[in-house]
Amino acid sequence: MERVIFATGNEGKMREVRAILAESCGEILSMKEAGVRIDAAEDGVTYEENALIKARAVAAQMDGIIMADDSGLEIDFLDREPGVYSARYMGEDTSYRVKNANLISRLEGVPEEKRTARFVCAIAAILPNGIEKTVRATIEGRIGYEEKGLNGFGYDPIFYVPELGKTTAELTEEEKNLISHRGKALRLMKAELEKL
Ligand code: ITT
Repeated sequence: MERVIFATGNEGKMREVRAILAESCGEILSMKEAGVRIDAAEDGVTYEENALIKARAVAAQMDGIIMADDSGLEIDFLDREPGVYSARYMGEDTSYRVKNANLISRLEGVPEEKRTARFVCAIAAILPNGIEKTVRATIEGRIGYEEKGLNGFGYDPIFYVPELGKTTAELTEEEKNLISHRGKALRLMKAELEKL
């Protein structure tokens, strides 16, 4: 793949994207590095719609392959909240310390087997010829009883992966990228683009 401009302002995401796409892309630029600013309202009702909204806003200003990620945390006991509103949950400027503590308190007394949750990631790509593609991937887990781990970003400290006995914030970036929603979705997208 030639140069990819990745339509995100989230530095945690961008760090993971760079590592995951490193060996398959010539150059990976964040919007900031490409000198693009977008102010697109993420008003889609699905992750795919929101990923396309972000990618299209950048594609309107730049040539090349444009990609975007829309992701979120779905907690089954809370009817899949915060879902597509994950970044906006309790307000964009509220710290993840506060958001994570709030979600844990909303699950007070909820037993292990009912604490199921997943991270979802949709990746959108727009090619120079205008073709648009989206893919989606998930990772299943449980909401922990306390925050654990210092790696990752966002809701990672409360997202426990039972098979590993750790939260995604306790994994190294390499370990997380191997199993995460984002790692899987980006590898799926790479395979889709190779077919074209
Ligand atoms: P961009 O739209 O600029 O990419 P954003 O942070 O607003 O950045 P989203 O709208 O896709 O991105 O919101 C996704 C939110 O879901 C993100 O802010 C985190 O709170 C959460 N999230 C997604 N993937 C995550 C991960 O791997 N680890 C922890 N939290 C994650």
